[in-house]
This record gives sequence, structure tokens and C-alpha cells, in this order.
Amino acid sequence: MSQVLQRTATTSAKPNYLFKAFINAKRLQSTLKETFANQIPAKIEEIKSFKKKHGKTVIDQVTLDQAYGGMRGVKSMVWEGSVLDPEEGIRFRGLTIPEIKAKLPHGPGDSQEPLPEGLFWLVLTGEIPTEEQVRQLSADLASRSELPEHVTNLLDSLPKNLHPMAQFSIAVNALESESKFAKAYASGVSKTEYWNYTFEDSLDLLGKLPMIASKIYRNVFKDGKIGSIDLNKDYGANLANLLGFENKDFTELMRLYLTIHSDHEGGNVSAHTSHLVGSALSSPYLSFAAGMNGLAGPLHGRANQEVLEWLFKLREEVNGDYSKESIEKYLWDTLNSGRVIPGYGHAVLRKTDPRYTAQRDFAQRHFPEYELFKLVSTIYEVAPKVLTKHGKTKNPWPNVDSHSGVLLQYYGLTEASFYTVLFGVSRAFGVLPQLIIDRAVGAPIERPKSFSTEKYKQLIAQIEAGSK
Ligand code: HAX
Repeated sequence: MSQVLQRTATTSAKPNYLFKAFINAKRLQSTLKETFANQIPAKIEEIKSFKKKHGKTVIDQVTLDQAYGGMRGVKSMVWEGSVLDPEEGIRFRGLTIPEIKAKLPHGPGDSQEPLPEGLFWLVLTGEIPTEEQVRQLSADLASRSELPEHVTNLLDSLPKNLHPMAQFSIAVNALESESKFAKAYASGVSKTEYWNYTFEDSLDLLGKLPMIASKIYRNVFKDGKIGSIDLNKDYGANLANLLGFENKDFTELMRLYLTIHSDHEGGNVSAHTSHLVGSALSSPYLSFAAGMNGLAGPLHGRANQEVLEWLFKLREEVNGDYSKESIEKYLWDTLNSGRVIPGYGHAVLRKTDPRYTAQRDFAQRHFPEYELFKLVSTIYEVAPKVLTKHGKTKNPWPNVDSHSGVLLQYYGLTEASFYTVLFGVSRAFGVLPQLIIDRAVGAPIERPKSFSTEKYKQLIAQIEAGSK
């Protein structure tokens, strides 16, 4: 079977036929699409009756500070897949990271890491899939991996000095030619069917992202050739292979990495942007690409690249002296020069990010003696105290980006400017489910109200006059 299903990335075989044969031969349990489709009527009814009963209940108040302060903390979005608690961190459909690690299906053999395909299932449906269901989903995604020729050619034509995130966004935008949603919409399909085409586009896109990411990596940093997709392998294993990494612990890292970077509720820049653009009924390709342009910012996903570059400068500057004193001095130098400490702080979290802890656990299990891991651990002891003394940030603790680069460095993926692309691949597992849900429940176009400063002044004057 493996021989039949395995194919190289460049063959012209039609993988969907192979996948259908695979599924028909082996299918025993409902697919993700069937599971989700069955939930839709109840979900629509739940929202309808919830709104009918409580639609006029005031759930938040907005201050002028919040209007000027990036809308921080304003409850005004619906996001089903995950909720972020400032103290506890992320819960995916109610489950913490240790819980999803324990409950989601793992990779084959002695794998200890959850499969991101399982996370996708969980985030979309709220249900934990069986091993068999995840295996089907892995094969389904792998079967959709082939890139259209124009996308491959486009990537090959881009200059190597174009940032990998810009390349990533360009390639995803160029996949718009494949959008089943855009075609269905143009042909006048009914609103009730929108989710169906959004689902297909989302799975097609997820399936193609490892090829896009790997093509960028191999074009920019290696020989341009990529490995092959195997329908019998899981997503993380295929991604590792395409990138050109054979170490099985690196594959384990990919599974963990893709799972924990996927979703962080709806208000962060990449999730919110994808949702906002999607609300105009742009296709999943255009919506996700828009989110990726936000992820590329240094205060968001690109922080993982910034952390590495900052660590390397630190290493150069302290010249082998990893004492707490010399690290503290470097931290102060960064702050005093008016820059942020990359990988520290968060708009919502007020404790160490559990995604940081999950990566720290991985490093402790696999390479506790690695020099860069030890350095990151010492920074973890020093930076929160320095940031607290500095007195600006509301959260002196490390976030997800503080640790991810060091893990990749250990396995030889040393090109830091590529790191945010991996984050981007993972983010698709979190934001695409919400896009599908939005279309299934008929979420409206998003359109908050803005005022000019002049208009806010008038509003404040009216409020003050009213309260006298
Ligand atoms: N180092 C120095 N100063 C920091 C800081 C840090 N790590 N984090 C926050 N501050 C500063 C802010 O710049 C702000 O200063 P000003 O008043 O001069 O503008 C002040 O502390 C208050 O900020 P805050 O309310 O604590 O944080 P915000 O919600 O405004 O910003 C950020 C959250 C994540 C953008 C911020 O903590 C930061 O810039 N961190 C460093 C970059 C980083 O690691 N980003 C990745 C975050 C996680 C993520 O999204 N990953 O994708």
C-alpha cells in the first residue's frame, strides 16, 4: 500500500483519486466533514436561542483608554476554538496544553507528541478524534498537497533576499486560483453551502502549506529540491521530510510545534485579521494570507526570529560569560536603547506562557545540556526581574517565541528568518476552523465603530454634561 500511495512532490498523479481509494478501502468512522456537518443545525440553533434570550445583555464597557490602546481586553469577538486566560494560558475547547498532549492521538510508534491534525479536529468540532479518524485526516491532507505549477514557478522566481514570510504570503495569495469557495460564490451558490466550499478550501490550503513552506526553505537556504509526501505519514512527519530533516526527534518537535502554535483565541493580529478579511467572504486563501502579513510583524510572530538574532548578539557580546550578571547587563542595554526584550511580555497573558513551558519540557527531555537551551534558561531566571524593575510591561514573563528558535537550532534548522513561516503553517490549524464555523453559522461582515479624536472629545463632553 505504502508503495502505491507514496509519490514525489513533482509527479502528475492525481492524489485525490489515490486518497479516495485509500478511504473507501479503509473507512470505518465518520470523517471530519461529516462530523462537522452533523453539528451545524444544532450550532445555529444554539446561537439563535442564546442571542434571543440574552442579545441585549451588556457584556462589557469600553473606556477611552481602550479605544486608544489597541482595543485591549474589549469583549467583542466570538472565537470557538480556544480561550486565553491571563493567568492560566490557553485552553483549546476547554483543554490545557498538558491535557491535549495526553488526550489527542500521538504520532506512530513511541511518539509522545500530539498530532496537529487532531488539534484541527478538536478546534473545529469540540470533539477528540479517534486514532483512525486522525489517520484519515492525515491522508486526506497529504492527498491535497500538490501545488499548481504557477505557484511553484512563482516561488522559484522570487529573489532569495525577499523575506520568507513575504514569499509565504505571496504563494498563499496565488493559490486563490484554486479556490472552490470563490468559484462557487461566483456561480451563485446558496449561503447555506458556503461552509462546504470553505471547508474544502481550508483542507486544500492546509494540505499545501508544507509544500509551500518547504519550497521557500529549500529555495532560499538549500538546493531548491524538496522531499516527497507520503499518504501514510502524518502532517509533521511529511513537513519534516519535505524540509529535508530525517531525525525522528525533529519530527516529534514538528508535531508539538504545529500543535501549540495553532491557536491563541481570536483577538491576536493573525487570527483577528484572517477572521476580519474572511468576514467579507474573501476566500480562505486570501483571508489566511492577510493574517500571515500580520504574523510577519516583529511584535507578533516574527518575534521568534528577533529572539534568535538577539540571543546571538548576546552570545557575541558576553563572549562566553553566561553569568547572571552579564546577562542582566545585556538586558538593561537592550531596554536602555529603547528596544523591547523579544520573546517577553504579552497583550493578554500575565504568567509564563504554557506554550513556553511545553517547549522547555521538550528541551529538558531531549537536550538538557545544549548550550543555547542553558542560555535561554538563565535568561528566564533573570529577565522577569529586570523587566519588573524596568516597570513598563504588564507581563515580565516569556511567551511562546522566547523558546521555539532554540529547539529548531538544536536540530540544525538554523535559519532564523524562516521561523515565522513554521509558525504560519501552524496558525492555519487554528484560524481556518473558525473561518469554516463563521460560514456555517452565517457570521456577518465585521465592522466596529471608529471616531476621530475630535468626535471622541465631543462624546466625552456630552457624557460629562450628562453626569452633572
Ligand atoms: N520589553 C520591553 N518593554 C516591553 C516589553 C518587553 N518585552 N513588553 C512590553 N513592553 C513595554 C511596551 O512596549 C509598552 O511600552 P510603552 O508604554 O512605552 O509603549 C509597555 O511595556 C506596556 O506594554 P504592555 O501593555 O505590557 O504590552 P502590550 O500589550 O502593549 O504589548 C507585546 C504586548 C507582546 C507586543 C509586548 O509585550 C512586546 O513588545 N513584547 C516583545 C515582542 C514579543 O515577544 N512579541 C511576541 C508576543 C507573542 C506573540 O504574539 N507571538 O506571536
